Amino acid sequence: MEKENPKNSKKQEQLDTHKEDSTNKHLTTNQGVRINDNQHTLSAGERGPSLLEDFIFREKMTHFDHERIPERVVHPRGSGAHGVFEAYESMKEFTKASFLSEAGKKTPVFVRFSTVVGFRGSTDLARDVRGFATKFYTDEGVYDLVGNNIPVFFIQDAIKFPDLVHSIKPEPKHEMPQATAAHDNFWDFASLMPEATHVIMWILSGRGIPRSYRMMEGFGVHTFKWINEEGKVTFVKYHWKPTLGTHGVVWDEAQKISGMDPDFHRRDLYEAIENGNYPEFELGVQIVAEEDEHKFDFDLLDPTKLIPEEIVPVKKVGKMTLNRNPDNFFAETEQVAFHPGHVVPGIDFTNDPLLQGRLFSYTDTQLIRLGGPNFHEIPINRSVAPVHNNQRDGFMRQTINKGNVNYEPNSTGGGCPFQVKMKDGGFVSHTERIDAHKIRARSKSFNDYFSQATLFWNSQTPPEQKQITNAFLFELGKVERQEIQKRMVGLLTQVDKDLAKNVAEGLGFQVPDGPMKPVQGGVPADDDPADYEPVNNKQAVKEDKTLSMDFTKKGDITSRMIAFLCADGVDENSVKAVKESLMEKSAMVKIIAPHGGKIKTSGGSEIPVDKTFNTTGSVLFDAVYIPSGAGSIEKLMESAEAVKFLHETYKHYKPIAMDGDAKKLLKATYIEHLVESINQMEQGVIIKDSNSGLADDFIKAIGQHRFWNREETDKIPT
Ligand code: HDD
Repeated sequence: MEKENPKNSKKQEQLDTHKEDSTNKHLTTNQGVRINDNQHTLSAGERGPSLLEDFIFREKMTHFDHERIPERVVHPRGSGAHGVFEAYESMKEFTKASFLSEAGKKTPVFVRFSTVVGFRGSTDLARDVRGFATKFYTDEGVYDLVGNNIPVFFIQDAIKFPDLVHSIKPEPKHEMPQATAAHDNFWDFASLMPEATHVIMWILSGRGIPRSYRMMEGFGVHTFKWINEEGKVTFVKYHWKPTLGTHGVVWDEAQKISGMDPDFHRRDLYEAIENGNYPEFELGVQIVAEEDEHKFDFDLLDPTKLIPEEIVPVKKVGKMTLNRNPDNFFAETEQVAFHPGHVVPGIDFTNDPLLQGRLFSYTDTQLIRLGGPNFHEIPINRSVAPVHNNQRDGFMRQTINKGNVNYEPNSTGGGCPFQVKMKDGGFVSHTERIDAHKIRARSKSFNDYFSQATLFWNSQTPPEQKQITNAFLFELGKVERQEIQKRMVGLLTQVDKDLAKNVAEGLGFQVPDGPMKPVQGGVPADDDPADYEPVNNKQAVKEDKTLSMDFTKKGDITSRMIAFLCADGVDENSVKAVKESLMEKSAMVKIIAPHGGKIKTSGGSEIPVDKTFNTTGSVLFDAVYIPSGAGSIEKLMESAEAVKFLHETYKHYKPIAMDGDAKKLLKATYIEHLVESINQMEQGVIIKDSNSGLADDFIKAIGQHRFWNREETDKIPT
């Protein structure tokens, strides 16, 4: 893989000027005064009271007392990375945006991935939408693409956003539960807002519990406008496609990862970048000519709808490589301020009522979160394009504006800074003609709440459908009021009858006839609820394979984590041969053993142990390998932890490989009878000698990610 030099960008130079390096430096106060005692407060005698005049103590304590800033009201938990975006070809035909103007053009970026609901210290593996926000430091100013890993949203109008977020956050009475939608308030809201049904299907699929930030798609969600030099408008929907494919974990795994390593995604991103396995995402767009705006079965302005790739394919326009971790989490990842309204010439907004509301909310939230109007001056937020205007003052102003002129027009400042002449570029809004009444209403073209939820359901493989059904049983099972469960299942009858029936049965009641009229959710009091009756089956496309994660790119095992279960007496060659083959394909191997330090091989050599059964578990790995060695296998057979490791790996559909006699270990498990009769390659359990092609088969199996066709996984205790 050709590696981008992470240091090589204008943004990097700009950030470097703000960096502090304490190596070989004295400790000082913030005023630069050297400190020679950082251990004792100034006091009246050794046993006496502290003195107020101790400015060193006061300064240190005051700064500490003010260290925290308000966490984001949504998306508080996140992880960031620097990188570069490179355009594949000129998109000038559609947009004058300079970062897309020529093949090979590079633009520095900063990305922040996040969960939405959990607080800043919550677990990464919560079932949730993931934020995928990208800041492009273009030569024409900052462009923020503030998207999610799910292409549709919960609500159609931004005025419902505070209600949505209140309902999904912990309940106000006791601030429980944390980082989950599985409680009465959210499902009460969702069951009254039929427009949320589509996004719920996505969240309850594997998309809601990604394997890694590096292995999820990103979407701009709204339809945006691109505008070319001639002023011609084209509609676009943005997609980020990870080159490692889109992968999820299963719910049992997610819950265990949350206990074992709540930083799982953060660690995965950080370590991958440190190890040189730079995450890559291709930027794609679905392009719709302006004149085709109304040719779809849904409204392009409706953020609860996607354009099926079956109708409009995704055109790849560039690639983003994340190649550098932030130096300081707070300064960069916490203080980065995104805003869908940060656009550059060539990009414009549509009238999507959700997007329009977002254009207000983001600056407003930064004012409270970052403490004033100068957050654009924080190094991570600074544009690399020069900034000149007459905005002045405010909390924490950094820029020292010279001269006596802070207004325009002026004569004493030579008219500077002056407006850009049309011929010289600058941002020009699309001159869309609007001829309308001022009203509070939603277009009827937004009323089809269910057919894309059905499209999503129909596009899933049977194991994916089973996961969604189980997720409903978990989420709604946590709901205490049966009327809410029933109302929600009523909505599911509009998506798929079997889904509704299975969920109702699992919850212990009869499936309702159909949805209850949404007499409250989204219906203005003086409006006719009949207008809001859901219209089903309008969507012409009934199935789209790209909506299933099973359709994703497979075969690349770069950075996959492989556990080698070993104990004293392991066969050194059996470890070495497979380890080398895996590492050649850039997978990561960890030796897991019953004790720390080193294990002795049957040949008398020693192998360092990476983790013990006390400090890790199967859920933190993508696959497991059991090397041969009679002594090692005997010890593993006596270890309940080793047996559990194998059970879980099987239950979570992950590849297992065993070298020759290592298969004796199966005798201590519940899976022996299952494994005996299967087709090894088809079900991802490879039992062969390491010198007869085991590694090749294992690599192929890891590249498949999961083996959903395994039987009796429900019966395996873990
Ligand atoms: Fe939002 C943060 C994505 C609708 C109001 N949003 C935020 C972040 C992401 C999104 C990724 C975190 C950015 C970061 O990492 O700092 N939001 C979305 C998407 C939406 C969406 C894809 C629908 C298509 N958001 C949305 C609406 C509103 C907001 C309708 C309000 C009208 N969002 C916010 C916010 C946040 C935010 C309150 C919290 C912190 C921040 O902005 O900087 O303003």
